[in-house]
Amino acid sequence: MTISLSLVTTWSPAKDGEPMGYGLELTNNGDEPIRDFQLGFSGPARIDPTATLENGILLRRLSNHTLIAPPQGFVLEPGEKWTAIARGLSYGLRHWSDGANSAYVVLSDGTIVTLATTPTQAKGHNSPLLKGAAKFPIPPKAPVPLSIIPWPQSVATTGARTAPPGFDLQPQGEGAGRAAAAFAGLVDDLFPVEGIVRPLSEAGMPVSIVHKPGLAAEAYEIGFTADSATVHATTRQGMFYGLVTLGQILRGARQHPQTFVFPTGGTITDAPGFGYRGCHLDVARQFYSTAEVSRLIKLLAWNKLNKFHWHLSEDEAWRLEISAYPQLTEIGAWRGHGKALPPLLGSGPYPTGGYYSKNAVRQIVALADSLAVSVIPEIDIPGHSYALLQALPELRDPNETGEYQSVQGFPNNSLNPAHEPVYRFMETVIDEVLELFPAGIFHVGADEVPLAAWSGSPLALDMIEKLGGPEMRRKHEAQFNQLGNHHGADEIEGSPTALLQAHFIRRVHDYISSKGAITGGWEEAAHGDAVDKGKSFVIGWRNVEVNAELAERGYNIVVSPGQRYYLDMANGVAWAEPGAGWAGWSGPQETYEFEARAGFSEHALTHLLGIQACIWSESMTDRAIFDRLVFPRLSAIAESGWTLPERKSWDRFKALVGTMPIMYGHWSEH
Ligand code: TNX
Repeated sequence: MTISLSLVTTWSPAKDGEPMGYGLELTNNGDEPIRDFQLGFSGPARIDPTATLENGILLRRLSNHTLIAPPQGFVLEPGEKWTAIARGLSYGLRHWSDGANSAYVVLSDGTIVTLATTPTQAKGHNSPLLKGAAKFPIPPKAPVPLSIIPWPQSVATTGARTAPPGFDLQPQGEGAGRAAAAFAGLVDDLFPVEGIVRPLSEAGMPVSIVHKPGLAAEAYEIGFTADSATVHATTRQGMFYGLVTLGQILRGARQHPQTFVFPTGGTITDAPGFGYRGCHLDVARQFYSTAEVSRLIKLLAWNKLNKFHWHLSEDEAWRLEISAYPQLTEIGAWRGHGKALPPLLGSGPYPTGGYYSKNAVRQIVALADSLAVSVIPEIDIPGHSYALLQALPELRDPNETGEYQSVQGFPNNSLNPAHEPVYRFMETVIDEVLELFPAGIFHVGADEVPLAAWSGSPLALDMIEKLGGPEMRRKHEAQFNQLGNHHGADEIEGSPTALLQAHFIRRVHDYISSKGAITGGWEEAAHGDAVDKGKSFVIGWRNVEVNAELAERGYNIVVSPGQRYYLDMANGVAWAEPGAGWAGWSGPQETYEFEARAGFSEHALTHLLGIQACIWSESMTDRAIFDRLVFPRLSAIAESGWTLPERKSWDRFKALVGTMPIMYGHWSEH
């Protein structure tokens, strides 16, 4: 008997009186009938509580993992097809990467058969699906003769020569030595065959690296002569950035000699517009190996980004080794059929996942430090904690009943602020995390706590009454079992949930402060003024306006609006573009032209720390999607973080950005 099954998924939006439909078509290509089977699938889109299923039975659903069965007694004969259709999804599919991208059948004897899945077909759509980074060919003539991204503060170079084949680095002093070694390692990794650092005997052009007091942190100057260059800076970071600029000029002139030149005289003086130039990576929805994280950090350094915000925990997984709680990674780092965490976001029936050992973290932090990148760990609490609570169920209120759901469809996913053991757990985690990450910042998340969170917890209800009185308690009791009413984020402000959340964040924040560290959070950390503004910063993400509003209120702010800086959002509105759509879409030009400072008063500007790209991973189910979504928008954000608004130019950027390296090397064919 050969079992051979295949799944095709389809999407038809509501149109002309026809309801929306998400179709699942299972074909039996084998030679035996199959009966009493189940079909499991996952991908970014989910069949949520408002949905109904035609011609099928819904067996289980957890976020975007769904297990269904055909109607009772149904037999799938060889050559035949079973079609079930889900309707009434509260959030429809928008892009080809939204649908199921892993699926399997559980046969009546428990055997699991993995199915080949193809991208979801949208009704009426037949243009090629896009993957891989969009190409930005180098034009024969560029608006500027030097290839540098982000563009420096002042470029006053003269002359043009054939690019030297490489540099012979001549550092003076310890800081210069470290900057030179970091640069040599970086170019060796990013551009292994180019020999950018090479000795005089191989025609390396001498480059002196010299300490000069009095320049700003991260600032540098480069002086050119006909056959040498000198980098001056006060800090090791500044020296390193000077070398990166030189490396970029050399690469442009060497790889594209018809367009770019290498100078023979004059100077470049440079310093960043913002001190915080970040990139975030969600390693929970999809796991990225140490090698991948390391490469991303190298790309950040090449873009002069200086903060790596590492999103280490989520509903879908916990990714950091914590010595006191091995269950976190034993249970929380792996998803699979029948496990504490089901297959999600395309992770398939067999266990997949991973976590970072403490050794791996130390290695990554050291690499980042050498490249002038500091690493900010995030443990996302009190919401987004489903994986952690699956690993440590004793952290739940033992008398909690009922169910609430997060916006991503996770049941009862939030650490309970009224349950004392939760604080002991958090203190242990904070201790271990701060020991690993020398930047002295602990990001607590604080985003998207569901409105109905803890409404079935007697401990939580008592605490609400204590903090807000009996009316608040009644209000929260009314949320009991409100599955559809999951709104979190800013929409919970003023609610009993926000009261508890603020209490929790305040206690955790006080502990972090007592260790001398700064607390980071998403914008919701500001609910109820839970954090001391002098010892924290928040990241505005839900819209553009919130950033200036929070800064006006005195919060230190990092700007990362979903609408422009979330790199999981699609590059365009078309079905053919992969990515998410809750915040719309943003092409490279829209992302480039966004200005973080717009709408800030003089006072608010004093609280604007900088900007951040966020790589959320729900839709990064394939590395070619990653490349399409992240590049070149990462460089667009990097330039906006460094280059002052009046010196930004999309025409220049688009002519130069084709010289920048990408993560995996997938380029779009269309
Ligand atoms: C909202 S941004 C979230 C994340 C999702 C992201 C997808 C934030 C603080 N919460 O959990 O991954 O949207 O774009």
